[in-house]
Amino acid sequence: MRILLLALPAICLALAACDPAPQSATRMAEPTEHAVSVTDAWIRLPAVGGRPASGYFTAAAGAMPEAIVNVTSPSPGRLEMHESMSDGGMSSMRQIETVPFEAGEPLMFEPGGKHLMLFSLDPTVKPGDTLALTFAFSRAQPVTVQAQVIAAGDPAPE
Ligand SMILES: [Cu+2]
Repeated sequence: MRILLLALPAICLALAACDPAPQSATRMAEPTEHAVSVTDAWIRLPAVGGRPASGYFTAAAGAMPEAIVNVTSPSPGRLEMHESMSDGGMSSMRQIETVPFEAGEPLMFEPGGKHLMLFSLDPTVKPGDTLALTFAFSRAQPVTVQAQVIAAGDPAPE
């Protein structure tokens, strides 16, 4: 019993002495915290049923350059990233596979530019609903946000 009592303070001292040092060493070695924030996500339903819906958002990278490599939703249907182009008054769009962006330069998906297209969206999704969108990145952990669903004729949310 006497041995045990003597031994305990020694163990506590050893732990206390060891604990802070490795922790701060780890923090020093790690690069700055890196994560991507996705904000202002919204989806505009098509004017005509059966046509694709479009989606918009802003993504901002933390410490390092990033790229969106995939966007998914639990709703059935296909989800693609697109880029609008206008050439001599003709506007068209093409699918883009990955979208790189720099830290400190938020990436905007907005009407007339880059956008999401949601094909065969669940027809029960209606204005006022939210739809989960999950973004996968080249470096950062995936991010899931709730996109606000609006009608075809509604103005873009502020
Ligand atoms: Cu498109």
